[in-house]
Amino acid sequence: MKLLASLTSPFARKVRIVLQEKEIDCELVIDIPWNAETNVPQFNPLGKVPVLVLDDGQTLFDSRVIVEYLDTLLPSRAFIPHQPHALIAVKRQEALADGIADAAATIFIEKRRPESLQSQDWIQRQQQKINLGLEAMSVALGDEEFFVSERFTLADIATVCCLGYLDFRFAELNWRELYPNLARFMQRMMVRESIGSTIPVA
Ligand SMILES: N[C@@H](CCC(=O)N[C@@H](CS)C(=O)NCC(=O)O)C(=O)O
Repeated sequence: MKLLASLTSPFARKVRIVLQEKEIDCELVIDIPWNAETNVPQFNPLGKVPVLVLDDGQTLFDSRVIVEYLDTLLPSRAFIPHQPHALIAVKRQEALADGIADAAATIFIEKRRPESLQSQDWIQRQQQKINLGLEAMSVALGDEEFFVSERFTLADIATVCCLGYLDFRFAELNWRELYPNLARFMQRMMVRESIGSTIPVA
């Protein structure tokens, strides 16, 4: 099995954390989809990472499909609950975290265009998703240790990847001051080897 990923992608990080947590052997192939020499479109017609290439050559994308597949491999250490209410709560939190990360990545890409081509309306629209999304995230966590079912799940993994991406690309956002409960959550999560070892790097 091999994983095509960039070390900055919050979506690929979700997969890398699940692989480590489950101790699944998988070759990591660094491929930046924005580079001219990328091979990603050969494996994913959408040209995005992460992509998981199975031993029989089958390819899986996107990150939500990949983590769902990986979770079936070692059911004794599952990060997606089976109980329907908890399952949907985890998926909802993952969608929120991924959505914020997606809006942040969209702003980052827009700001790389020549200034005269950048749309401030578009940037503001994405910024609002981040602002409202973080607020919703903070409310969802409240004073709990974990997002769902009082245990470490994919909801926590996705949230870490989202907040870690904001730290990486938008350090000026200062979400920790606005949402101290999310700051405490992140601090608790950082002690996990799978999380500490996958912090985005340029
Ligand atoms: N929904 C997808 C999003 C993946 C995604 O947007 N990946 C970015 C890297 S962070 C990418 O490969 N972008 C290249 C492109 O959009 O062409 C997932 O969860 O895997």
